[in-house]
Amino acid sequence: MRTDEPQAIHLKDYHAPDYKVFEIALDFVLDPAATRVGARLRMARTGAEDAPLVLNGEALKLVSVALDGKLLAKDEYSVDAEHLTIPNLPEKFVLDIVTEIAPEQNTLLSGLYTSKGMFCTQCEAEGFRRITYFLDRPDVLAVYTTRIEADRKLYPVLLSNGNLITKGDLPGGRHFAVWRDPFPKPCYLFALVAGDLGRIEDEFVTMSGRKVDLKIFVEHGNENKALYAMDSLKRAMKWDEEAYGREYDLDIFMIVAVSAFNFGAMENKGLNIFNDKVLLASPETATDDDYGRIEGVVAHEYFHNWSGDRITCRDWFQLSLKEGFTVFRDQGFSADMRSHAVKRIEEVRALRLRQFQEDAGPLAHPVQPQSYISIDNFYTATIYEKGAELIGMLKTLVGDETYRKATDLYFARHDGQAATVEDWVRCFEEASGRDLSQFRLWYAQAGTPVVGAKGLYDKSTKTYTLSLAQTLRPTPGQPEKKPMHIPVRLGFIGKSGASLPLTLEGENATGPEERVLELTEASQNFVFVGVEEEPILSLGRGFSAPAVFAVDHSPADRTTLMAHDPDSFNRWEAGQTAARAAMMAMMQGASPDPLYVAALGPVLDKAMEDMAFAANMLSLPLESEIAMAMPVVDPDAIHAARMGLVKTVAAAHRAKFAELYAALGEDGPFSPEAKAAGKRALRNACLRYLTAEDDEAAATLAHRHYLSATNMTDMIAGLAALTRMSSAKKDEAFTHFHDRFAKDALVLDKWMGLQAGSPRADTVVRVRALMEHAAFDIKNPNRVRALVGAFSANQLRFHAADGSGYALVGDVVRKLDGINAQVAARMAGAFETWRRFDPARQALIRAELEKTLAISGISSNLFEVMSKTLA
Ligand code: B3K
Ligand code: ZN
Repeated sequence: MRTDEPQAIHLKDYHAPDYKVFEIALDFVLDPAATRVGARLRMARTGAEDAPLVLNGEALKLVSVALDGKLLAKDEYSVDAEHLTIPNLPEKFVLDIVTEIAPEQNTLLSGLYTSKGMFCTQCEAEGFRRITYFLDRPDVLAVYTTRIEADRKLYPVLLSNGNLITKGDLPGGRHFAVWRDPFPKPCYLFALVAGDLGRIEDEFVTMSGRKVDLKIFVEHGNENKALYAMDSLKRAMKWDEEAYGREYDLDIFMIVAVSAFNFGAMENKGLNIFNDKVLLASPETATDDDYGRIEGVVAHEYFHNWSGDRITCRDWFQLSLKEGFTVFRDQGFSADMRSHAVKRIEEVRALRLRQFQEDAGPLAHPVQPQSYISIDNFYTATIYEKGAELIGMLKTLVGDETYRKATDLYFARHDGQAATVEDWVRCFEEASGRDLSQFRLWYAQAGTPVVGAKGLYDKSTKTYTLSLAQTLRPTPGQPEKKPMHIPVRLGFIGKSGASLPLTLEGENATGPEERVLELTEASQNFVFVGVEEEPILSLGRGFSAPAVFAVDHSPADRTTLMAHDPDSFNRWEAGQTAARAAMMAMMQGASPDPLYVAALGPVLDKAMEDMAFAANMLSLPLESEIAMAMPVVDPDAIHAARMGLVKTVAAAHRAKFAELYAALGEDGPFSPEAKAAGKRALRNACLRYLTAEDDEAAATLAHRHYLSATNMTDMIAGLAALTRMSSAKKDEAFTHFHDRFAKDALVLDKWMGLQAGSPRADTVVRVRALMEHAAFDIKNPNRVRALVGAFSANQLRFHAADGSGYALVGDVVRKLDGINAQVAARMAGAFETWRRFDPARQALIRAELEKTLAISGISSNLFEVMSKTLA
């Protein structure tokens, strides 16, 4: 184990920088093996006179430093592995620093690196220090001018942030370009791209009538696959004007797709860089989920121009300021483009799967963390998705109009600044006149509150007393919690399914059919009057807070809600709760709940009315979702119960599934739009049930579905059904798919992922074999996530009792740490739920964790995840 344990950085230690950078002029002479970077920094001292200038730097070769034009001697500065320190500086000065870097050696994909022969950068959070020495912190904002020089043939396209100032040819087959970004920005938003790229172009006229050139750069041959991203971009630009009054500010907006990228995409000012997985789409290669994700991520990165770039974060503890808000903005956009009901279900599903899991485990942290070892580890579901939920709650509490006032105020007041979460909340307080002190606890306390509800109906007085109580379990470092400010949206349903009015005691008019209660105490009573019959409680409508809403419904109440709740989210929720309860009971030996199975009948009868919603009603909770409800997770029992319920539902409604399946066949040309996608989703949900058995009839249907598919969504649905089967048709289809898409890495990722997700016993062996496949490359994060990430999400096989799954992921994590520590740490997150398993599995996982912590030279990223997981 390493002796020099990485040190944590604490929010309480924040202090403003001692120096300011007004301008930085960068000069890149590109070469994959040795790139020369000149940086001219115009600076001023803002702190104490004797404060030395401490610049960050990592993996840099320092060539020279000059102060106000005069080269510094070796004894006038000091350099260590992470800093360049210069003492005795005047009040204002110009520094010239020359460094050399090796982009082709940069497997961490942070800083300047090469991907398929092109140069690209990733600087958030702390990658700029791998390009040159700098004050690599988000509260240092400067104006950037970037000169790029490179071979003209190999790198005809030279891009950076802002506007193109000049370009030209140079002797020796070289050329150059100079870009200038007039908006002061932190260095994490710096970007550079150089390569031989194809492009598509379009334009957008902003609300004030300015024309903006839009360009998307991709590998030659992929131009058509960028059209959907371009269309999404234009819709996002328009939406941000309408929904938030935000207009784009530069004359040009560019996006570049790259193959090797650590996550989805990056909002560099005027030059977004995208993982090609969330940019490229065609009907033959992308699923409906891919289209939805591309639309959402394009919008997300574009929206960052205001929530992130023009207003950035003071320090990384404020990360959710830009990420939570921007997620909330992209969710609003996608909901408007598609279906609010379905989008909300998808959001909550993802939140529970990832964020609730995080909140319940050893890596739990508040939306505003107090400390970190590696900030890369804090780009989490808590910062992003829970952060977005907090904004949704603020909107619920202050109302739509005041919400817009608050965001207008925030954009006006903090434009050009590096702001804090506190600045944000204050805008809401001022716009609404409300005291949000207690609401701030949502940013400070980790963990998922449980809101318990008990209702007492008094027939004689027609009153209904609702007792709400909140509890929040301790999380690491937070043994005691205070009650939170929780908006609880609710309604009452009568036995016939009709909504009842909610009139609170003391009100003299009949109340509305839905209201939002504010739970602020550990427990509170709300008395409703004039309640004509005992109501069924519909609590937490629209998922009004990132909490567990625990209501003790009878199975009959649940089916009433499934059929009649006017809140579509709670209709879905009632079905999920019923299905989960049914499977839990099956694990105790019960047979499948006939009420639940029967309740799907009306869902099928009405399925054509809203196909995407019906598809969601028909999809059972995932195995890992069921696991969250169990004190000790039993992956085999969960799998068996889920399969059992699928088969029962399939048998009970076979005729209806077959009828719908036949009626929903593809007609007309492909459209990625919500309606067409909903139709495919419903048809594929039917296929899931029609192929419930592992027999030749099911295999034949799945195979036919696959072969007759005219788009990737349907192909994948056919293949997914086959992965569960023993029929020879499975291998036949997988081979066919492989050969058809042998040249398309993104599609082969799907092929790998499906095999890694198979419940069959040989999955672990197959995954090990696939790691040797020519298409697999441990240096490309997409390949690693597609195969190993998908495998660790396969609860049944990752948690195989013999430990073979743990060993596989452990081996990959240890190997990857020396290549790409960020991705290694991310993959290691697979172990975060380990204490919820039985002692034998825990022992096997512990061994993997200890073995990993013992590797020599472990990265601080992996050290942080492993040591916290083990703690
Ligand atoms: N801001 C980037 C994420 C950077 C992750 C750095 N480890 C993408 C986004 O959230 O839009
Ligand atoms: Zn973001």
